[in-house]
Amino acid sequence: MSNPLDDPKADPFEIAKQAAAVIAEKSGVAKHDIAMTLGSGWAKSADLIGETIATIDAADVPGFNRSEVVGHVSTIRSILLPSGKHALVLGARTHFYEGHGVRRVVHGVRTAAAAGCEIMILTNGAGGIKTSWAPGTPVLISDHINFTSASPIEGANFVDLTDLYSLRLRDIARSVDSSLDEGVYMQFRGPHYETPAEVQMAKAIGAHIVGMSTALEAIAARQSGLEVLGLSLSTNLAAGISDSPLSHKEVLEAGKEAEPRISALLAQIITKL
Ligand code: 8IG
Repeated sequence: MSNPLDDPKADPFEIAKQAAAVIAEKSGVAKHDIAMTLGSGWAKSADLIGETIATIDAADVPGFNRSEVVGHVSTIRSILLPSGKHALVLGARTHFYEGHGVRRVVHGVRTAAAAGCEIMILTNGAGGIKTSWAPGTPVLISDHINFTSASPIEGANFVDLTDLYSLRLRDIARSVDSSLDEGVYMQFRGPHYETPAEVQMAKAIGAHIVGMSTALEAIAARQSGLEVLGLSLSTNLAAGISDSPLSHKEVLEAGKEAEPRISALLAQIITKL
């Protein structure tokens, strides 16, 4: 499937503008306020937060493609929140491990910014390093380690990442559920899970959650001036932290099991934004 972002001469911010224009036209909503990317386990929250104004096929929006990953959806939804704000739900995330380059990975975030959003909620399913996190535990992301050796930023653009994961938004999340723990998210390239030795390295350098998505998106969000809230669902203990081997099927099942609970949590957080 051809994608305009694959042309190295294309300007990814221009394509994000075009995508935002298509979303505005198809939804009839000129400006959106809050965007969210819903990873494994989080998708149901889209049904809980408000009234769906439009469901747009990702393939109809410049720069987006249908997801290649089982368990991931491929629509962009415009939702009217009870507050009167407009939320954009990006169901068509491209992962770095798909090998289409970083521009495709962060296109949703750039489109959200071009659509007028000020807040970007990034969610994911991930592996937990803290043994106290039973499978299905939601965790706030407090910071990240980008272990992909890639960056969404092109050129000599020295973007500050201090406070990347907004303390203000984390505090709002904790006001909904004071038991929410937080941790440092480490993004690996994937799609293989880590070896136990890699998980021990991650732990030694300060990570608590290992995943394959959010760090690159968060960097692009900051570059575009978005305030970031990051939430991981620890669907499994990371490799070697528990004795059992990891399977994508079991990870999806753990996500499904936790979905009603964490989706309701996210919906409650969103009403406070
Ligand atoms: I769900 O254990 C999920 N995604 N890197 N490691 C990494 N990504 C994940 C994991 C995990 N579980």
